Amino acid sequence: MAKKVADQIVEMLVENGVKRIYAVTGDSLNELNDAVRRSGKIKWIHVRHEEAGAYAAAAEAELDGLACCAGSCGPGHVHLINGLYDAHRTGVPLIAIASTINTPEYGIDYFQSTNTIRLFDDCSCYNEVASTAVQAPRMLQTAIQHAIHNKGVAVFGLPGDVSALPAVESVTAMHNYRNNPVIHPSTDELSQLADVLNKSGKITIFCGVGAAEAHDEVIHLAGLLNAPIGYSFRGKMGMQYDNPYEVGMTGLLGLPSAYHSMHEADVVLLLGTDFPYDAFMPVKNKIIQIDTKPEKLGRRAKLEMGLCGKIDDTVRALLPLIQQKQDNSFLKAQLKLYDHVKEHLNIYVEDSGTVDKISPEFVAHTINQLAAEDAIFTVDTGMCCVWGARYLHATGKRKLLGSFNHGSMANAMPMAIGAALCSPGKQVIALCGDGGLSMLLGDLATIKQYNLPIKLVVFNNRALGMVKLEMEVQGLPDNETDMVNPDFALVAQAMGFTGMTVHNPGALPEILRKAFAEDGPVLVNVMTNPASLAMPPKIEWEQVKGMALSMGKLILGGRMDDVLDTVKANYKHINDLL
Ligand SMILES: Cc1ncc(C[n+]2csc(CCOP(=O)(O)OP(=O)(O)O)c2C)c(N)n1
Repeated sequence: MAKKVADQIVEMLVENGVKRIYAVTGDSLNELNDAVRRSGKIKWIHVRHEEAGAYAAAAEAELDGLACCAGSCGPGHVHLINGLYDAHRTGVPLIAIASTINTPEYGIDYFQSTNTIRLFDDCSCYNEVASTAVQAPRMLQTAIQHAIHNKGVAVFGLPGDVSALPAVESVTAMHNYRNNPVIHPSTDELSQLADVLNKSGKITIFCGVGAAEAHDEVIHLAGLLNAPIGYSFRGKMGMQYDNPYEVGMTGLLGLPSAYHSMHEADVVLLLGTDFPYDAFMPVKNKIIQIDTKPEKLGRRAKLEMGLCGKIDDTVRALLPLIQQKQDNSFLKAQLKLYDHVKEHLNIYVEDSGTVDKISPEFVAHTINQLAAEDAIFTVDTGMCCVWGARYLHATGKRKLLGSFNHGSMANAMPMAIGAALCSPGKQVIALCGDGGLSMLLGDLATIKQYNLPIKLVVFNNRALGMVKLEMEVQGLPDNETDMVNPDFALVAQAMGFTGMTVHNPGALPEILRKAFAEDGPVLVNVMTNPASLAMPPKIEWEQVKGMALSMGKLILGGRMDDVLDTVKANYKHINDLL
């Protein structure tokens, strides 16, 4: 049989190390599906919703370096959108094949038509449609090159009729080039940087995910500068372990220790971070930012210096220019505060809760204790992010995936699908919100279909907890944030795998131990306390007022029990507020 464009596409994906395509097949995608079947070198993963496919591919791209998902014309494209936004904003290399209606039907409002150029414009770094067989391999090569090097989503539009045409060998490259150049600031810039650091007293280093590859170099630098190290959520797994200088995370989900270290320093050194919350960024001290993407410099804070470089290359080149500081009083004070903060976090673990009001902090802490040293965690947007940020610890081998830049719900379960498929043998644990899991519930069937040994832990607080908290600090009584949930353990059983419910905090460790030891998928439905809140590291007076106002409105509305529950579950936070 003559080679078709679809076969050529599959060959190119295989050559680039793509191992699977996450998709729901149909109409314009059928030629590609058939080429995958005939190839035998790549797998078609039949998800139940394209959004789940895009999330799964995003997780695979983050863990493996390149991944692929696909959507059939029209609604198949639209379903991909949220996951593609997430992948693009996270900066992971992802090929999205958008098969379109046949070319003769373009521009006449045909059944299932979408204009893919317009639709995917805002969530891609490359976005084209191949309308001839000659264009197809050239465009796919360019799409992959963009995805890898611009770190983002490349949309390859492929009309159904074009995928069935006889393939044409390209006169240009059919394969891709992966580069790893050394990038650091110029000699002059490095010596200016060293000068500022050598002359300054109190220095705090703040790391994002861009510093993950530079763990040892950054620790070495912190040792010379006697500098505490804070990190963002995405920076945590790369920087928390084997780190005698760490003071935790800052930001909405973070801890007061990192916030203080940054605000009390003379100089803050931002390494590989695009941390977006300027409310948590100090304004009175000197800020120096280093990033591989110079377009990111200065967009989150006023800078003393903005430098372009990879963090490992830059710090390696900087180290010989840095003198050992003698005074470590600033570092010691910040580490002491961090110790105090850690003790505070423990209060919520020791108080494990009561029947059907299990403390979510205790759940996250127990997961952390029982999980493998090289586990892959996924966390749903919502309170699971808070518990994950505070209670899951880095080991240097663990990974943590979430919708950290796009902030979309429902990511944890499908990301776990991608993680499990591309990391066989690794323990994959998803921390799911009950709202998040409900959103893409159908893809539990995908977990069963491929028998993926994912452990899903549902923080079942019967509420959109994060939003309930938002409303309360805004001074609004929470409204329509409650959820009447199905029995998630029974849902898992109906899907064909083990599901268990935990009502009693005392039973949690044993049930989790059992679940983690099982070979196949398991869902553990934990009835957590809906009143458990989490306060940000910096609390505004407005938020204190908001909380009081909200409680007042609940009392007036006859919801005294809700008020008492909130007070009981959060006595320590509330004590801090007052
Ligand atoms: C797709 C989407 N819709 C709405 C939101 C706004 N939002 C952020 S967190 C949240 C609540 C999440 O609830 P749940 O999954 O039950 O987790 P919890 O916060 O209760 O732990 C909502 C509605 C969002 N981030 N993404």
